[in-house]
Amino acid sequence: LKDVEALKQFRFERILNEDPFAHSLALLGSFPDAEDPDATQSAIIRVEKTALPASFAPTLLNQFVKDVQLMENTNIYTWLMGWLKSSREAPDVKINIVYPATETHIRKYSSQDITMVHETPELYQKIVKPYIISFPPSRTQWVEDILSGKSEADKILHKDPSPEDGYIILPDMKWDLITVSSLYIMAIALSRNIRSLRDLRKKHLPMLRSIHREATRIVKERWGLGEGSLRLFVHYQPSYYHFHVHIMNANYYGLMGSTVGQAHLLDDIISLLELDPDSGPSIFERVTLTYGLGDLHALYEPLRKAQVELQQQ
Ligand code: M7G
Repeated sequence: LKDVEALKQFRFERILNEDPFAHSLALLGSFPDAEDPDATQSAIIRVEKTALPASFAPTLLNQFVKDVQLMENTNIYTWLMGWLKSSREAPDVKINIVYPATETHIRKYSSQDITMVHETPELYQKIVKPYIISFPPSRTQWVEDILSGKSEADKILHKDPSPEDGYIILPDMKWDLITVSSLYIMAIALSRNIRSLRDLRKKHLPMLRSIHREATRIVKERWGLGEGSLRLFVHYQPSYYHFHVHIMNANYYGLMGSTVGQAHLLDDIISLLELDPDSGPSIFERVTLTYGLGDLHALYEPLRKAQVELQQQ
């Protein structure tokens, strides 16, 4: 699916999500199988209009605006619709494809109603942990491919190779790699033993502090971003249960992922672990975690049901 001819084979089925704030559409459809034209596999295509690059500012109006149409003109105010010239340096859209897409992907990309749920340690053990363990390893094959150097090797920004505390920092696939104001990179732990926030222990502090330090260094060296310019956070629930940290420009609010009820600041996690006693169950084994869950999420029904049962007791 690397060129426009391949993309044209997409057979549209329905819209999964329409987001006017992110200027994006998520589409469900399929591509015909090259060997067997009757067989198709689901595909998700997310198309997002890119941000206007700040580097275009000086010449935006005299070079890049191709045409305009007046909408209104009152007193000192005017508004128009405009069309830009196409330019190699500034693509119009970023296209993300998941193919073949599983049922979990389709649910993830679909618009859904969010309900806040309270996950007690007991509910974690009874419902969430078995759910995490039930995922086939293929779900995080993309992570394995990055860790083994099979994919995105040329994009690695930093690697700490220690098997226990090591990690890789590289750009998140959501980032366009250009717009510093929406900078989005990620750190992925080498260890496969940390499935989520719930598995973090005091012994992970050196890795967590190192991720913070190195991410700060990298964005300063590469993109000139100063101390405090990053929002580092961990999702609970994440989509992928292999530990990773989201690293985003602190001034970027555009994406859903940094919302309260999903994102936990790395600094807060570090501070909580520092307060943890040296023995006994860790803070993340004892805490009740509250988060927003979409009504299509596989955990939604079991968690809601368990909560109703708890309230009735
Ligand atoms: P998450 O918190 O598990 O789920 O984060 P979310 O997608 O609901 O936020 C996983 C992060 O990994 C997301 O920010 C994705 O954009 C990013 N990501 C996912 N995949 C499949 C890839 C990939 O193949 N390469 C890179 N570089 N990033 C990815």
